[in-house]
Amino acid sequence: MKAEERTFVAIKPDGVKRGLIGRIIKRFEDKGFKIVGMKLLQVTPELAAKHYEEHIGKPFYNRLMYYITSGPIVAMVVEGYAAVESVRHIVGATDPCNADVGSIRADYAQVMEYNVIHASDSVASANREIDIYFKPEEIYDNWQSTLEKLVYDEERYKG
Ligand code: 3AN
Repeated sequence: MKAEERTFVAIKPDGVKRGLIGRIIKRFEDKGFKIVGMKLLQVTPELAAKHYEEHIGKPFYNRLMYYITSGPIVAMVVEGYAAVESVRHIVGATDPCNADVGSIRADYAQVMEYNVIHASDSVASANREIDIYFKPEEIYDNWQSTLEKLVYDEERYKG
């Protein structure tokens, strides 16, 4: 059974420079997801290498390093029902040409190397990436969203 999850989302430097921060965050808020961590930061080469360690040695690795360090990103921890899968769906496929109509990448990106946003692809990746970008004390989940009981009532769902 799916459950409440946390996922890591980053608006990449092209998204920040294009002024898409508000429009992207709005999609997650509109869905009823709860943003429990958020900051603007400059990714260092060390941080980038940690995040993208699975891509070391791939032909696009150097371009990926250049891209992700080319300006600040907005890093977020997003919480909600099946958040990993659901956020990936809202974000769209890695290649914007194949991203579902209405997804962020279909709406705002043309090519894989400037695809505006990152979202974790599994619960294990989410935990790993949240740990890379956030200290535990930078995550604030001790508040209740007004939508929480309407979009996802854990007690009722269990019953
Ligand atoms: P996603 O961001 O959809 O999880 P990943 O983790 O496979 O995709 O790739 C991380 C980033 O690396 C992508 N967002 C994209 O910027 C870049 N990338 C991945 N695959 C390619 C590729 N074949 N050619 C160029 N860039 C790529």
